[in-house]
Amino acid sequence: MIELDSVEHREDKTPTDLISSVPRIDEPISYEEFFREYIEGNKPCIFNQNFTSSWKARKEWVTCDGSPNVDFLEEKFGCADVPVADCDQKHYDSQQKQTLKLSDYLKYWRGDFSSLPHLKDKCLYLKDWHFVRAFPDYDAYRTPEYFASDWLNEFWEHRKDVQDDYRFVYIGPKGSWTPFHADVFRSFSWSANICGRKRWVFYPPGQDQYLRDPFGSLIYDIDSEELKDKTTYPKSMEAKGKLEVIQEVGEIIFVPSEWHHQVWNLESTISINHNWINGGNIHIVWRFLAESLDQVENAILDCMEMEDWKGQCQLLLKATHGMDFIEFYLFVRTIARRRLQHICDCKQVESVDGWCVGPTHAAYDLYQIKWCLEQLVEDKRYDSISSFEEMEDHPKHLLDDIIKVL
Ligand SMILES: O=C(O)CCC(=O)C(=O)O
Ligand SMILES: [Fe+2]
Repeated sequence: MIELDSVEHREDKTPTDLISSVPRIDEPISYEEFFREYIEGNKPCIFNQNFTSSWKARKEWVTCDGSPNVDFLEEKFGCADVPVADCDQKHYDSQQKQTLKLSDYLKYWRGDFSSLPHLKDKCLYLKDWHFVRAFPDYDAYRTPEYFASDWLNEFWEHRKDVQDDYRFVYIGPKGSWTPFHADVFRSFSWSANICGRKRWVFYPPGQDQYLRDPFGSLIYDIDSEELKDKTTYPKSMEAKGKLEVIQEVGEIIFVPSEWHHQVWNLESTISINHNWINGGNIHIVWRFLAESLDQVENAILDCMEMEDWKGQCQLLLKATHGMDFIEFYLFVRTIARRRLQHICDCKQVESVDGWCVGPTHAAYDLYQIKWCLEQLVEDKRYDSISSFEEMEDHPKHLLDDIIKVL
């Protein structure tokens, strides 16, 4: 059961204070304490290896010398298609990706290039592999309780028309890395090292403005000399609050919303990573979506006279951001309806991985969704999106139902 002791709804959360290091959590703390301190405080932290010691992945995916158990992975999962990034090939603000069979990636890993000569001398990082979706019965791990209020994965588990999720496995050799970024939709992430170690560099929300070039593009590699170039990054010295931490084997790092970060594998590393959204960051996700729509509108302002310009803006928002206003609504509606079922019909509601939502948590979730729906229906773009009014269970209807219950 994931449950909070009291419902406390804060609309205008104060900006994150600067902190000097990433706290380490060595002993179990209460769900309530984690939620208030780190989720609502939006601050990073690291849980020690005890929090993952019972996971099957930590036993079966690693050999006695602590390196990835390539033979096991090959035998069990070798047939899977996996996305693989080339760490030396920049592709826009990310790395060039290709799809390989896991068995071929593991050949590369072993240094067997007989059938794959083009992969020789490359630094290839297997990332964003939807492992749970590919092997739902394997049970490699269970999401820790602290991360169980996960609306994003709950939504995708209950969505029937399209399949997706935000649960990933990463496998990378020493030296593989992920460029500087903030996570999709400005979600939280958590990331657990099954074997190996990672170096993380973080900047708090808002500091990215000093780490962009005159066109607004984010620095790709925070360690590069380019950042010292005053003409391209004139304000880089003004960025404050940089944090650096090494995540050891078995440890889980909590990555807060809107924090930009870069990650390096210091050794051969396997990690499990989820992106997640809940009542603690949904206001950030909404604000980011609304601001992204402002940007899209500004970018195509000169075509404003075209037919259905506002509809085109939503299409572009979905293409660039992964979500439009309708999709955002479908997401929060799924969660809200499930919380209402729990409170009104006493129905047990599972969030993810068998964790159930308690009544106070359900009320808290509804408060946060109520705030978002109010923002949505008051947004100047709301009336132009005809599909809202055509829906049977439209935002104003849902808002009324929530208000009746709270
Ligand atoms: O481990 C990595 O390479 C990247 C992980 C990451 O960016 C995240 O968990 O948010
Ligand atoms: Fe990330």
